[in-house]
Formats: sequence, C-alpha cells, structure tokens
Amino acid sequence: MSATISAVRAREILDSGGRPTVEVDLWLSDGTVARSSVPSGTSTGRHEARELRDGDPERFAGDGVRTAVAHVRETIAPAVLGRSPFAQAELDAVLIELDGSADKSVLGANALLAVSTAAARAAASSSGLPLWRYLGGGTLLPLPMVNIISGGLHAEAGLAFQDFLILPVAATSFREALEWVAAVRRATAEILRGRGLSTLKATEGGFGPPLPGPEAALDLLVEAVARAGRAPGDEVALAIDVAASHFFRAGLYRPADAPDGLDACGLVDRLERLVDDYPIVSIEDGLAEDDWHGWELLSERLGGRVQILGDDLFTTNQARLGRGIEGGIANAVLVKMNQIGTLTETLGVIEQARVAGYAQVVSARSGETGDDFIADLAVGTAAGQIKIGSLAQSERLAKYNQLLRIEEQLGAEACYAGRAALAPLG
Ligand code: 2PG
Ligand code: MG
Repeated sequence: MSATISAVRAREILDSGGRPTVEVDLWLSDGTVARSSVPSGTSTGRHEARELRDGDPERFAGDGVRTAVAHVRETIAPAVLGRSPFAQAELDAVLIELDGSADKSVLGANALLAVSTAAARAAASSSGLPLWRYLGGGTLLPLPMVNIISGGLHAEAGLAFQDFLILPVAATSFREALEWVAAVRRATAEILRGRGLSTLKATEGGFGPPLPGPEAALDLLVEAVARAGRAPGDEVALAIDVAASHFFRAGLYRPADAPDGLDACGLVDRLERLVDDYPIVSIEDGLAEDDWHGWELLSERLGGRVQILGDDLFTTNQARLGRGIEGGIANAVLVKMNQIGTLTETLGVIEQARVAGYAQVVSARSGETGDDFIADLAVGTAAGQIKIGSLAQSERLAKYNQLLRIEEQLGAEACYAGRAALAPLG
C-alpha cells in the first residue's frame, strides 16, 4: 500500500440534464488509474456546499465548470501529488484546507468531490478490492426508494410535491426488488395510457403526468402496485419527497392546490391525512429547510409512525444533523456526497446518524452521470436505503446495475435490507 498519487487530470463533461460537470482521472505511482465525476441537484438546499459554475452566459447559460476544472489542475493537483490515496481523511482534510471556506465556494465542492472520490476508487483498485469492500465491506443490499411519479422542480406536471416513490419492502433480494419495481412502473404506464395521460419522462426517469394533487398521484401508485400483483403497503410501500422548501414563499407553504397558502401546522395536518389514507412509510422534506419549528411539529406528530427524512434540512452536514438529533427532529438523513463535498465528511454523517439511531438513505441527484460510486457507498457502509430515481435512463441504471453486481459478488453473504431499514427503527 505504498502507492501515491502521481497525476490528476480534470475535464468538463455533461450530466444527464446536458449540463456541465466535473470529471477527474487520477493516477497512482503503481499505474492504477481511477475516474470519478460529480452529480448536480435541481432542487438544491440553501445549506449545501457550493458547486462552482463559471457564470459565463456565452457558455451553457453560465453553467460551465471550467473554473472548477482549472482549480483541480492548478491548485488541488499540486497539493495532492505524492500523497497516499489510502489516507482518505488526511487527503480530504488537505482539500478542505485548500478551499478554506465554510461552504467550499472557493475551489468548488464539485472540484473537491471529484478528487476525493477518485482517490478512494484508486485506493480500492490498487488494493485489489471492490470499492464497496474498501469502503467498509458491508453485506447489506439497500432498500431502494424508487421514483415513479415526479412533480415540483423535476416535472412540469402541476404537482407541488416532487417525488412519489415505491419501496419493495417485502422482496427477498435486491434483484427481486427491482423486478417488482419494474412491474409497478410498467403498470403505471399502462394506467396512464389508458387514461390518455402523458408517459413522457421527468428528470429522473419517472413519469410527469398532469395530476390535480398528491392524492391523485398516490391513488395511481396504489392502483399500479395492485395491478402489478403486489399488496400495497405489505409488499410495496409508498413514500413522498415533498421538497417543501421549493414551494415555501413569504412565510407560507403554497402548493398549487392551496393557493392561499398553509402554515406549517396546516401542511402537517395534510401530511398526516395522507399517512392515514395511504400506505406511506417515509416523508422527505415535509417542511422547508429552515422551518425547524415546523419540523419539530412534524416529528412529534408522525415520527413514531413513519420515516421522517431530512434532505434540504440536513444537507449531509454534520452540524445540521447534530442540531436535528439534539432536538429529536426527523429520524432519518438523506446522504448526498455533493451536498458536503468530500467522502470523509459523507462517511462522518452516515456514522453520526447510525450512532443516533437515525436511518440513512444514500441518494443520487437529479443531474447524474454514469458514475456508480453511490451504489458501493450504500453497501460498503451498510446504509440500508438508497434513492436513485426511477428504473430508467442509463445514469440511474448504472447504479442499480452495480448493486445487482455487488449482490452477485456477495453470493450467500448478501442480505437485502427490506422493511427493516426504515425508521422509526425497531
Ligand atoms: C432530492 C433530489 C433527488 P435534486 O430532492 O431528493 O430526487 O433532487 O437532486 O434535484 O436535489
Ligand atoms: Mg429531496
């Protein structure tokens, strides 16, 4: 394990939305080479680490990442050359210090994360280990939380809530879980077609039909699960990502079907009715990212019944998760590496959640590449749940397929997390 980093090259590539992102190739002195690229969100949280964009309106409407790429080449590469890729925490500490800002806005979280993950991949490969083994060697295949219907910023459907998802909680393997999901997705398309509604895909490969409100989307999912031959709730459960930060304006929640606006209490009442009426087991971002009082109310009212998952609320940030844990707010954390910018900090959040008894959901972004790092991250850390988008589009399938490969590699050792991964735990 004496190999050191011998070269780092960065480039601008395009993500699944046709927007620029950073890709890094990293070489070790023993000839190992590894490649990583970073994703990008649409419904980003205010407290995320900053991805650096050029702001040059002449290129990609300002979204170019040439500056971030230059930072890898001119600032990061010289500082990491000769360092050990096996000392991830030290390497990431160097990256964090080089940037020097609290939100990684100087060099860009996109520049930092590409190098951080490429180094881990190179270290795994140099050790002759699959990445998931190098990252911890868990044997738990995650329960996938799979998008079927999109709204919010991910579709132009008129639905305020962003994600309507299914969870194959009673499958006995990851492979079987995907078979069930594919059947439900097919059934959804058949129902939509039968009603003359669009089956055009939204950003994450789910459908974005024009539906009047969340109840209509959930009715559709229940019907599709049954049509696929599965028991709604017992075999395939439902989840929502409300992404409430994105319809919170001037102190009120303003979903399309409540034009006068709702306060936190009104929205929590509405969410409670949905939990009463549908087999929902997880609610993500039920309230806005800084509405801590609202989150307290939501956690009190529903935290004993369903998983209360913080995405924009926690932004994979140990300080924000710490505040949540202290206040008994939420019972699960969404984990997106690019919200924080280094692998070490991501692993820190997963560990912090585990110690506190919070469930962990490793997640992709709406803008993805073919990079499948998060599949290995989920298994390696035994996170228990993963959210990748729909069962469509190669940037999503890259991760699902990697999980199938890992399950095959694990053989008899593989254990599918299923319902047991959900909070409230136990
Ligand atoms: C989310 C993600 C993924 P985005 O809100 O959970 O669905 O969306 O990457 O746009 O933040
Ligand atoms: Mg979310």
